[in-house]
Amino acid sequence: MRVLSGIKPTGKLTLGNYIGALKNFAKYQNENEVFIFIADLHALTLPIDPEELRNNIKLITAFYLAAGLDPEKVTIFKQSDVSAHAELNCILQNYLYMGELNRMTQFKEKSQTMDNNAIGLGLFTYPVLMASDILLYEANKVPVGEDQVQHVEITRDLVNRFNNRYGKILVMPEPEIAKVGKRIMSLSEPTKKMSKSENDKGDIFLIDDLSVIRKKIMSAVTDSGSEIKVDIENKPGITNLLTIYAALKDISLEAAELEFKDARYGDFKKAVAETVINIIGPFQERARKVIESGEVDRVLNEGAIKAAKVANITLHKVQKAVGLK
Ligand code: ATP
Ligand code: LTN
Repeated sequence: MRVLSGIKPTGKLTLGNYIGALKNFAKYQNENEVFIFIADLHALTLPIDPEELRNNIKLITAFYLAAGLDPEKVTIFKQSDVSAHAELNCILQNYLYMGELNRMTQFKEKSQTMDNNAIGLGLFTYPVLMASDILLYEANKVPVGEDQVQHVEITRDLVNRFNNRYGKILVMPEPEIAKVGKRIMSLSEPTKKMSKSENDKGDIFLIDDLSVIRKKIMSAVTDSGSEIKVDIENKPGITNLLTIYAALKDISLEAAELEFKDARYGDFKKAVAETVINIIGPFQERARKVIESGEVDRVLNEGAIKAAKVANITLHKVQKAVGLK
């Protein structure tokens, strides 16, 4: 099986990114052919400072390695280093339509507060580039958080449309969503997704000091009542903390619920905070070491060469199918 995923280097990565995406990547690496990349071209779809972008790219690469990805087994690369992404994007943009792109939740959410004259085309055509990312590597599985599933679904529509017209050229991908933690919520507003570009006090950033992480969890919004149970409607805060705990311990939500059946909110929060800190602390330490070692550039350079070999084969197939070659 081929597995592919990526993260956009915008803003500071959150615990949501860790649980919904990062933490799941390494488990594929022993039995599959895995491609994990940094979606730097996608980062340009909203205004970003160049120096910040450069730093984010480095940091995410370090996070990939700190999360256990082994560059001997996994191809780790930067999207813009492999020009086939832009080339395939240019072809595939003709097979997705304005109406369907207009219905994408991410586009609606990101553009709704923007002035119409300031919405870049790239934000609108984001799913075309994402489809190109996935299809170039003939990925069968695409592990993502819940918010990205719609983009994988539109990629599937594109595959059907393209293959109906040209024959069996593109490989059908499938989204893979974490059983627990596909959508981690803000600690201060548990009905909102924890998101790296929103920056509020309810987001736990992977580079936060451990003392800050503890403070954020201890002051997480809960609800009146004293029961610790899963109830998204009436107890979104408690449900979110249970989800974080279960995801990090790799247990089911039911098992987490059972563990805290008779606990008080304060003790429960303390246990969640310790769990997060015991995982994120060593993770930060490993990332720091990677950055100091200068390994990042080497990994990305070697990754780009390996990725380009695979990507160019698919690009060539598509060029031939449509009549460019
Ligand atoms: P932005 O706020 O810049 O849109 P984001 O925090 O949503 O960023 P992405 O770069 O869009 O992050 O996502 C990277 C990966 O992390 C994707 O697979 C996404 O589904 C996953 N992810 C992001 N936020 C969460 C969350 N709160 N819970 C679970 N998974 C998440
Ligand atoms: N849109 C994703 C990043 C991304 C991606 C991909 C994920 C770009 N291309 C291909 C999986 C497969 C995000 O992190 N928001």
